Amino acid sequence: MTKALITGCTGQDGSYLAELLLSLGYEVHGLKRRSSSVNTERIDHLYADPHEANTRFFLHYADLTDGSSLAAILYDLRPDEVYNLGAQSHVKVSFEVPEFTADVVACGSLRLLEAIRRTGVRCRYYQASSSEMFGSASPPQNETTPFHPRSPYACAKVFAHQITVNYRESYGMHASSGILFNHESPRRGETFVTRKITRAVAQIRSGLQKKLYLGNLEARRDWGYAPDYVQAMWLMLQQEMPGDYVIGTGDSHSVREFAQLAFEAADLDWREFVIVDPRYFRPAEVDHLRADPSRAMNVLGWQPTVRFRDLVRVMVQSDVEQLEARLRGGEDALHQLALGEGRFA
Ligand code: NAP
Ligand code: F7E
Repeated sequence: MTKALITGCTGQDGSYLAELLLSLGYEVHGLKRRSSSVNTERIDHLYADPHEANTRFFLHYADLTDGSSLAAILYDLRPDEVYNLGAQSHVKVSFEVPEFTADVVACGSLRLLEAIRRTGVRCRYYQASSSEMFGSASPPQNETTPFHPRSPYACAKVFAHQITVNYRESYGMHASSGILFNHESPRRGETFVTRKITRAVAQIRSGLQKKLYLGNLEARRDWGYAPDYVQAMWLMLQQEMPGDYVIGTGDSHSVREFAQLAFEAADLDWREFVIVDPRYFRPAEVDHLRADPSRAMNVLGWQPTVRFRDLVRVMVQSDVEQLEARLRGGEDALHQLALGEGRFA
């Protein structure tokens, strides 16, 4: 049975990747870091008691800031494939915690690569690189576009990307990077702009929130659907040769367009509810990201299956249904309100 190790297993992509690999018959090991309250919501449906026979999904405590924990798990498990998805992944927050972001994203990737090398584990490695590395480079961006990172997060991702290339070239490792453009889903973290908008639509529709405070409405992103993107990660590690691939839809839209469509999906006019609050502006913005994913399409045979309009509709529908279920269950409406009023990035 093929054995995979996933860092960032509790995150959006980690949860979809674990699902995909389990459906392909893998034994899947996820790393989770210690937190004072349980944060395994996205993978609870996959979890089975490890004492039960035939369990193929396991969780282990480790942290990308703790190299010895990574080496110990690698040594014990000897996985065939390692997917490094763990990160402090919020761009705006990276300006507030730059050292921590660099430690997890840049040094964390180095620690993991070095642990693979030092333990001598023969595995294929996937690095979660990001379109944020392109920063202010003009669209469309592909594998040959020079990087111009615009945040501590993006700078750290450039290091992680380059050190992955370096370990491939220096030690002959089967190490690949997916340069993924923004991808979203009902499991997207609540403070990324798409989910912030779709949650607000649900709450405004239910009378639990009055306004939605956003930052730069003009930024343009190439938004795709997360389950499509974890398929690309897997495909990269099935290639005989390692390599780097840009993954995106090839279309871009503004934050304003996303908000407009999301409110329309609930028969609301976004102009009545959205207020621009400079608190959500970034010290340096990335204005326009749009992928040229030709290489992934030609070499991996990868295609996105969900386009922008459907993505917005699916996310609004999911947040409306989740909120209705919570309210039916009697969950504290004031708690919902507090989460909705834009206290977060
Ligand atoms: P996410 O939802 O924010 O998940 C990040 C994961 O990393 C979580 O499981 C988190 O654990 C874990 N993590 C954070 N700090 C860690 C540490 N010190 N040690 C170990 N794990 C740690 O991110 P995502 O959207 O799934 O993205 C997955 C990866 O792809 C990230 O590396 C991200 O930077 C990158 N990426 C994402 C996109 C996108 O549009 N989603 C695009 C390009 C690249 P907790 O649950 O405990 O916080
Ligand atoms: O911002 C603007 C904001 O935080 C998108 C991460 O997954 O994708 C993500 O990074 C745009 C930016 O994602 C708000 O200024 C306006 O221009 O949803 P976001 P991101 O920064 O693109 C890349 C590929 C990653 O790798 C990252 O890990 O939306 N924006 N108003 C806002 N953004 C937020 N968060 N909140 C606002 O109120």
